[in-house]
Amino acid sequence: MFIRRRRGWEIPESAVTPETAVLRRRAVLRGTAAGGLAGALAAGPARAWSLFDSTPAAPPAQLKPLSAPRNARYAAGRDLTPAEAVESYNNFYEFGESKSIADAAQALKVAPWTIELTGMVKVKRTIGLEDLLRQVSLEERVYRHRCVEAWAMTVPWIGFPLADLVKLAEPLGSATYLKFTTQADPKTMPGLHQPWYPWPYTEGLTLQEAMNELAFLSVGMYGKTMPPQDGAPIRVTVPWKYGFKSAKSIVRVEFTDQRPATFWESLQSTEYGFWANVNPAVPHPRWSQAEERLIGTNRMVPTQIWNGYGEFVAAMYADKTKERLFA
Ligand SMILES: Nc1nc2c(c(=O)[nH]1)N[C@H]1C(S)=C(S)[C@@H](COP(=O)(O)O)O[C@H]1N2
Ligand SMILES: [Mo]
Repeated sequence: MFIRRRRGWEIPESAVTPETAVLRRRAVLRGTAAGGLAGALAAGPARAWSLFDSTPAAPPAQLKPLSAPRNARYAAGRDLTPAEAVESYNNFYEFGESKSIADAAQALKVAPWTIELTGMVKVKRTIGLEDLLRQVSLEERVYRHRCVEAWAMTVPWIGFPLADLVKLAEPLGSATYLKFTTQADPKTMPGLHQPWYPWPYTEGLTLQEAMNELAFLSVGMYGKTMPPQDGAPIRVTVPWKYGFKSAKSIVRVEFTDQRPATFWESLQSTEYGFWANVNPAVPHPRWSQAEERLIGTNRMVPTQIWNGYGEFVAAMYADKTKERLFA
């Protein structure tokens, strides 16, 4: 995500290291640190690389097979993105600002995992992920995903309707919004040491949006449990909104009657608002949203309003004519 860093949380230019400079510095380190190099090279290039990373790469997470019947109601109308692309091109700022955070994300500790259900609910409680999964039935849904940065993918997610979690949580009649919070572990997430970001990552939906049939919680994809870099063990998936609305690795769901201040909105509300519904006709202040690049093939295709899900979601916004619905 590109942000214009403003006064107040502005950071020195030296702290924003462009990827090329990082790579160059690593190359220099490799050349001079002769001592540890022989052993590192013997262990293979990945090992040598990780020796000089600030986060030591953890061994790759062991994904388990996970299958569920595909729900045919949601045809994506385009080819699936190859799993390799989805698993190697990510946004997960807790692990870094680049798209190449998959190695670092293997350090995410996904078990045991609990989710706090709190705020305006009948009984506040913390539920274990396994306990939660025993109370829902999993299905596969192929959804289009559109990042606000104008890249896109098509993914066979495995999960269950967000509405099922809402029902389990038993919100009070006064609750009108959900606020999601992502895990924030400074020991395994190097991004948390970048203090200009408003950690932890939070996102929000109206209760009505959360109850919409498309709103989904994903626990796997491509027939396996969720890779850490894609938001293991459980992430929000709201396909009609820009990707940043789909918070990864969630540990808390709060029911509230206040519109939650969210991560990207707090950073730059003019560019990343609360609603963030996909619309090709409303450009981002710094780029067009008319088209999207499909990762894996790099083919450009037109972007669709509501990311093509208008038949399911447009009616929710009919009365919200004064809101900035598409940014
Ligand atoms: N916790 C957290 N959730 C997040 C993000 C993030 O940086 N941190 N990035 C968001 C953005 S901008 C996008 S496009 C998607 C990317 O999901 P993917 O890496 O599985 O493609 O995750 C979203 N959820
Ligand atoms: Mo995104």
